Amino acid sequence: MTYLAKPKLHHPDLPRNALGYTRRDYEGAVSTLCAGCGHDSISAAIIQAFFELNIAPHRVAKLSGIGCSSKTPTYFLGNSHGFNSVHGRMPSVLTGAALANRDLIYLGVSGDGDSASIGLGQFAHVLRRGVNMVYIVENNGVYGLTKGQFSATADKGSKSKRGAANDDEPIDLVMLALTLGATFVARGFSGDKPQLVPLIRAAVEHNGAAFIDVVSPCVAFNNHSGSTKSYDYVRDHNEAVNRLDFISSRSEITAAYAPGAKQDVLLHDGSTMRLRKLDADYDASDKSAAMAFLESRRAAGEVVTGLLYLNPDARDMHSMLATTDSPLNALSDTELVPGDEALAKVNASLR
Ligand SMILES: Cc1ncc(C[n+]2csc(CCOP(=O)(O)OP(=O)(O)O)c2C)c(N)n1
Ligand code: SF4
Ligand SMILES: [Mg+2]
Repeated sequence: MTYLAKPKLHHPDLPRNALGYTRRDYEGAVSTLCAGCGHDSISAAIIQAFFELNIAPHRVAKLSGIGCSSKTPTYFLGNSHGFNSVHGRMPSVLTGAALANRDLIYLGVSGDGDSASIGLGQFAHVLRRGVNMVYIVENNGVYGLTKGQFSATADKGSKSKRGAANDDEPIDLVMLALTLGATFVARGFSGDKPQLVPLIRAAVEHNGAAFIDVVSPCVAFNNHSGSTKSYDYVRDHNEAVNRLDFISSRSEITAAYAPGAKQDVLLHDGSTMRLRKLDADYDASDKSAAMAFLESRRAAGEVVTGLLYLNPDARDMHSMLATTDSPLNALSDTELVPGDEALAKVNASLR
């Protein structure tokens, strides 16, 4: 069975957000993934983030490719718009949807096979174009759905479940996203919800291309001791450079931190992102320093997590293309077909 309905009944006293919705209103169908799969924890973090952000589910469009990770949009935001595209092609479908209707909030969900292997070209262009979206890769270092082949993020030298060794260099999607011009770049771990939920919330609020690489162990094929994507490895080698608090424009800033330990970033909607710095040397606004830091920690075998880079002045694709403020489906016939005189003007301007 591919679809399991959840019982509609729930406790009348479940907490409600400012819109009057409970967390149940942000859930989807019952998951059919393997018990313990990291992807299910990411779905739970997405549900929590949208509930806390007070976003009505119908304002969200979730898009994905193919893979266990790309199946997950069925398991959250069941009342949102959704499109399960072709393997590695989610970014171009998302770009088209975002161009046609800028009023929706776009959430792209993908896997390491979907984005770093077959879809690498699409991954590159959607980030460099600054499409206003949250792009999450649920990164387990394998093709989980097709039974455990190495993906392009698999560790060099690691062994598959069947014993074959991987001789190829892995792609680090965070380094790539920084090079490609993503203006919000983070790494999380499916086993660390308190870190992941604020990262997702902040990414939704970011005006531009926001990328989150979430290490998400595949318990069926890549959770062994030789994998840097296993639960044990990430728990033992997770170096969080910062922790994020997210303060909406309506809330008072009350949290107190020691001087030098925090960094406030004001967002375009008036809300504030507060970074609690765990590593005093890490500066999330300095891209080249961030890249050098990430490379040195990777060489030491650490998995660096947190908000790794943020450009608070980012521009998104619509502002770069100077598109109309209205979604295309809200334009009238006269606006869409302005007539012969307007056409003559355009033609004259091109002569
Ligand atoms: C064009 C095409 N090629 C190959 C496949 C087979 N296929 C389906 S999912 C997948 C890999 C998925 O890996 P990943 O994106 O890492 O997702 P995971 O299952 O690990 O979450 C492959 C190769 C396909 N569906 N379509
Ligand atoms: S095969 Fe791996 S990625 Fe797929 S559901 Fe099972 S644990 Fe998750
Ligand atoms: Mg995978």
